[in-house]
Amino acid sequence: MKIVFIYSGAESLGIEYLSSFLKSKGHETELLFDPAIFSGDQVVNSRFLSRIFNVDDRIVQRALDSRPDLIAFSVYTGNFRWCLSIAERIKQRSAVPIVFGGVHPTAVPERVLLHNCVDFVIIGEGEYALLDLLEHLKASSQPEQIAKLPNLGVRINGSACIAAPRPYIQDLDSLPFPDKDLFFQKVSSFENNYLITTTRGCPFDCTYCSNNMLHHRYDHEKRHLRQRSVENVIEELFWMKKRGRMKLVAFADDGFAYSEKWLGNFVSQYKSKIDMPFYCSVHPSTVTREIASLLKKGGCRFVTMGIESCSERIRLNIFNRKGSNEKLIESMAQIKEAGIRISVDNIFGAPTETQADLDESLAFYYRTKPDRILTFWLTYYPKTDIIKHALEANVLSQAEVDRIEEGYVGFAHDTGSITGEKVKLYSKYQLLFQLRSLIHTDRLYDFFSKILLFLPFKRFTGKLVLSMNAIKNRDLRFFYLLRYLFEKKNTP
Ligand code: B12
Ligand code: SF4
Repeated sequence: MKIVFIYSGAESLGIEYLSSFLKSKGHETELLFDPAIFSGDQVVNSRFLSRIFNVDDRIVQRALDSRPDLIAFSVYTGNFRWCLSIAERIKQRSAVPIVFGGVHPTAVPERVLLHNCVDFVIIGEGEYALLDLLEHLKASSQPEQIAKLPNLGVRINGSACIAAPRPYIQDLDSLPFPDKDLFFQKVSSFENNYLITTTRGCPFDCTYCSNNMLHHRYDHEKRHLRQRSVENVIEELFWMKKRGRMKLVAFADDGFAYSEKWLGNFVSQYKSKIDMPFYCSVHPSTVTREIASLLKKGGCRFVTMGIESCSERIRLNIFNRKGSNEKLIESMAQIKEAGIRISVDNIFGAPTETQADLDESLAFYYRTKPDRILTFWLTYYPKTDIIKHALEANVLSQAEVDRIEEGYVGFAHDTGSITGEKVKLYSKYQLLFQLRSLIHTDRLYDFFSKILLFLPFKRFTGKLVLSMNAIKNRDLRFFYLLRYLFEKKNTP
């Protein structure tokens, strides 16, 4: 059977894993990819430019020309509307079955199946479920039979029937390596910055994160975190290193260094067989002096750390993010002492957040001086617990929650949950946080912050400082995609 995946904006490890798994079972796969660099979640969001560089017509045409047996979309909440629009256009011209999988259908499968262009949804881990679906399509099974397959959802007489997910895949080493060429053939420079995961799942349960939704969905599971063996990870990297284009390894795990024992073993093999700079995410509460020095020894250039808010009231009570401010300071100091750069994430717009909370964060960053502060507007993802907080605090209405589930996420200020005045306030803090990560000398920072706050157009100046930070940190993803967009022969 032939399956065509459709995706946009970034490399997807999920699709790469599904593709290699299906290929190992004798199926054929193809990818249609929209770089989407001027829309959605990229650095430059411009309706005008995204209309000019729109490749939707080509995606629809190529999907039809490929004559697949199944078309598969990997769907997160922010691309749901785009996936629907492409799927609808394909359905108008062909009866080819369409399946939606990924984090959004996992959260709200019934709602996704309200759209007639979607024939099937798959919730949770997709490898075995997608294989089952293909085999049943090959055998022309009835929807009633398909409805019984674990993880699968289908419409029967107009109603959605969703089966519970099968247990998690425990032995991650049993999976074939991700089908990297699927994306590298499109955007060859993705290979320079090699995306890899060593785990699946996260042991924490922050209220704004899709892992929180997954934990509800997989409530029968005792252990969400699973880890590949060091040997298996090294084998994948070694195979890639031999191809000669890999320059940097990007560990995309929710948290990379949970265990000192695993990391110690990993670092000694990594140093001797791979020896490439890498970056990863760490949870502040898992950092120890030993972990920090092992990371450095292995070649870690920088770590990303979710701080999200330096107000403990917000972080612990609203975000359910573990770790006191004291622990954060200690972990950041340990990482810095080891000689690794730190990029921290900060979320604006938590329900009940006040200016005092923002001032607390500013003071914290003033003191701790992370190398980069990435600021995000809180986005409410379907079926996450933060939505309950927002409903209780009257910052979201049920109608807005319904719109979010339909994929109209935008950023918080687009959903109407943040008023004009608050947007202004957040823009000011965004500017200050960005500036702090650009200028570490206190006196210079004090000087420039006064000037920038005096100038009008804070959102514009904020973007400018943001871009300077991106250049300082050599953020290349945007340029990779830009280059691909102009290689018209490959797009999509
Ligand atoms: C690595 C990562 C990235 C990387 C790579 C992107 C990618 N698509 O893989 C980068 C940094 C580029 C990235 C960017 C973004 N990300 Co991101 N990312 C992740 C992260 C940490 C891991 C994803 C991963 O690789 N997992 C490993 C693979 C194997 O698992 P998987 O992708 O879930 O796929 C499995 C199943 O979901 C399923 N499946 C997936 N697709 C399909 C399709 C079909 C047909 C089927 C049957 C099954 C199926 O089967 C797969 C194999 O078992 C997740 C958090 C998480 N733990 O999931 C967030 C996450 C996916 N990202 C998220 C977001 C919001 C984004 C951005 C929009 C952020 C932004 N504002 O720019 C962009 C979107 C870019 C894009 N176009 O993809 C959110 C999505 C939330 C939501 N409900 O929509 C998540 C869940 C984090 C969160 N906040 O909760 N991200
Ligand atoms: S630690 Fe990170 S990945 Fe894990 S639940 Fe919290 S936000 Fe999500």
